[in-house]
Amino acid sequence: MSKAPIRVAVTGAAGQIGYSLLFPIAAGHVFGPEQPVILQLLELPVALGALDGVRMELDDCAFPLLADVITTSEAETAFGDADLALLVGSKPRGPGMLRADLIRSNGPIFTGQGKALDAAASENVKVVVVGNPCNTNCLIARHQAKRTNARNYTAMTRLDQNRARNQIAKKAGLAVGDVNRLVVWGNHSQTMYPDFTNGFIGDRKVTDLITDTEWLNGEFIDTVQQRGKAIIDARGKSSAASAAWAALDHARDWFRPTPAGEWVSMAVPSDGSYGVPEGLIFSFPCTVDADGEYHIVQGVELDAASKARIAASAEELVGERDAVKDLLV
Ligand code: NAX
Repeated sequence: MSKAPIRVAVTGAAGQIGYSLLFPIAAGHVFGPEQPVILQLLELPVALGALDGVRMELDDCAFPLLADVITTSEAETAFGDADLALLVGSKPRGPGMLRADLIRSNGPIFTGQGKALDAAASENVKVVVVGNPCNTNCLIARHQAKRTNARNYTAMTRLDQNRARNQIAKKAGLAVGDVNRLVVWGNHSQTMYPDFTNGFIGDRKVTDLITDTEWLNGEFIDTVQQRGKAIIDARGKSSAASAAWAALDHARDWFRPTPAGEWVSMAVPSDGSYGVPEGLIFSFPCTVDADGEYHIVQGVELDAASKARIAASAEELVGERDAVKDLLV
C-alpha cells in the first residue's frame, strides 16, 4: 500500500445502515481499488459489544485496502483526523412521535458531534449527515464549525434521487442508468421535490418521453415522498441497504469530478441560490469539480409549480431551524 490511508468516521456504525455501509467502503467502492482506508467507528457504549462483532467481520473479510479499524464511544477519537465523516447514528422516531419531537430529541447529539468534529477532524473533512432529520441535524453540527470548513457540512438526499430515477425509468420502460439530471430539491421530508421538469432520459427530456402529466405531478412525486414509509410498512424496518448505498453514492461523487452533463442531489448550506434562505441545509442540483469542491448548479429553469414546491420545502426548513434556535446560539 503506497498511498496514505483516507480516514472515514462512521457514527451509529453497529446500526442497520452502518452495517451495510462499512463493507463496501473497505472494499474500495468509494475511493477506488488503489486507496487504503481506516475506519473509525463510533457507537453508544451500550452498542460497543455489537460493534466489536462488526469489527471482527471486517477483519474476516481480509480487505487488502483496510489499513485499520478503530471502535470507540468517544466522538473525538472517532473523528480524529477524519477526511470523511458519515453521521448516521441518531435516535429513531418512535411510535406516535412527531417530527418536531424527533428534531428536539436528536438536536443535542449533533451539537456534541459538531463540537467533536471541529476539535478533531481534518480541516477539510467532508461531512455527510444521514441521521434524521438530516438537514436540520446538519445545520446544528455545522453551527459548531469554527476550524473545519463550514462549506463541507452536507446532508443526504441521494436516496430520494435514486428512488426518483428508478420510478421514472420504470414508467418510461428504459434503463435507470440513462436517467439523469433528475434531482431532488429541499428537505429530506415529505416536502422534498423530485424535479422531473429538468430530468433527462438519455438525450430526451423526461417530459417528452413521459407525457402523463397527471402521473408526474401526482403518483410519481407521492411515491418518492412516501417511499420510506412504504418500505417500513412492507419490511417492518426502515430502509437500510438502499440508504447505505445512497450514502456511498453521495460520498463517492464528492471525491470525484461529476461526469460532464450530470447533476447530483446534495443538501448543502444554501448561498441564497433560487431564493432559499442563506445557511439552510437544502438539497440542490450540484456538480463536483476536479478539486473535490461541490457547486450548486446555477440557472436551472423552474416553472411556477416547481418554484412553489421549492419555496414550501424552504419554509419547512425555516420552521425546523426556529425549533432548534437555542442550539444555534
Ligand atoms: P439503527 O437504529 O439501526 O442504528 C442507529 C445506530 O446509531 C444504533 O446502533 C445506535 O446505537 C447508534 N447511535 C444512536 N445515537 C448515537 C450517538 N449519539 N452516537 C453514536 N451512535 C449513536 O438506525 P438505522 O436504520 O441505521 O438509521 C440511522 C439513521 O438514518 C436514522 O436517523 C434514520 O432515520 C436515518 N435515515 C436517513 C435516511 C436519509 O435518506 N437521510 C434514510 C434511511 C434512514 O431512515
